[in-house]
Amino acid sequence: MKRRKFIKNASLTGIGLSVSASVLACDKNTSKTKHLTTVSTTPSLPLVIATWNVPNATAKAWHILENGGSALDAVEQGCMVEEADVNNTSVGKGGLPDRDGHVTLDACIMDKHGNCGSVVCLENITHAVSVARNVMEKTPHVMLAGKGAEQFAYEQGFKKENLLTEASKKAWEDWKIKSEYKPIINIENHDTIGMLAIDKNGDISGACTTSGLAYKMHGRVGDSPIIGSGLYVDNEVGACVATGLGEEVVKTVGSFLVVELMRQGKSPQEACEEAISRIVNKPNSNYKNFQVGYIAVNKQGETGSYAIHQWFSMTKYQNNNNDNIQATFYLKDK
Ligand code: SD4
Repeated sequence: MKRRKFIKNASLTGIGLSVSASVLACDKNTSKTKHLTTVSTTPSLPLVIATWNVPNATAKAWHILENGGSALDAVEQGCMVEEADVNNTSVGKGGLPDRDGHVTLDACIMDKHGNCGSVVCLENITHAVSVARNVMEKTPHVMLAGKGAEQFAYEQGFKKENLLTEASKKAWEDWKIKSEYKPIINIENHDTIGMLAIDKNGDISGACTTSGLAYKMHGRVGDSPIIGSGLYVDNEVGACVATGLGEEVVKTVGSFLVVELMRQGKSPQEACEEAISRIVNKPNSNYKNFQVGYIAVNKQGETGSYAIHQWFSMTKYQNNNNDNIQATFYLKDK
């Protein structure tokens, strides 16, 4: 049974506090009995977080983690759930096309060793995140694009599929009547999926997969497959993944920034907030017209999420709870 709750964001939400107050102990030196209060704030592992409300994806990842699987397998297979879901029009099969009617996918993955793989502008293959993993594991490269990525996928045994569903085709045809290109804030409940996991060994991996912005120019690539922008993992520090208007994330190398801020001592929540402030505080930033959201986790398992606008959320599976957590947001804090 899936359990979905709606929780106000707090960076330590879901942490399994093991508190044993007033433990009696005998001090050998003084022979006095002391009351010791031991408070462990170590969050319980494993855990997985993902952008937006994607309980089926986090449940899949959790199942792998709970059975001792790796964070890498968890994030790949978690993302695959959304890629296969034709009702998610921002990811994989059923994704909304570019303005010429092509569904083009961007995805990347990064493991505990800092290895990474990515595909950009990939067509006709549902599981872009798995092709990215193959790029990471089976090629000397980090990124493959377009036809080259597609050819590589077929060589690895991926099958050719038409990703443009009737529903997405109809939406595109309706859009063409006005052909007005304008990214819409929080356009749908599901969106680009970015997923970060820590497995039972305490190792971190992350992945990100998207069909990008609907009705983008043919060939446009966003932040999601760009290591450091859409996703960054440093197994010593933590990880971050982004969603929203990719151009703005790329300009600030957002996910790498969040991880570096955590390295300098910021909590995941503080780091996400700082990365958003870099975007909104640019001279002439028109941030009121676009959304960017970050989620992050540190090595200790603390998590954070923050966005420019309301209604960004994070799904978090930890301690057998699969929760949807509303992110705090910049425009409220103003
Ligand atoms: C992109 N960041 O292609 C992706 C799209 C996205 O919420 O995340 N939408 O720019």
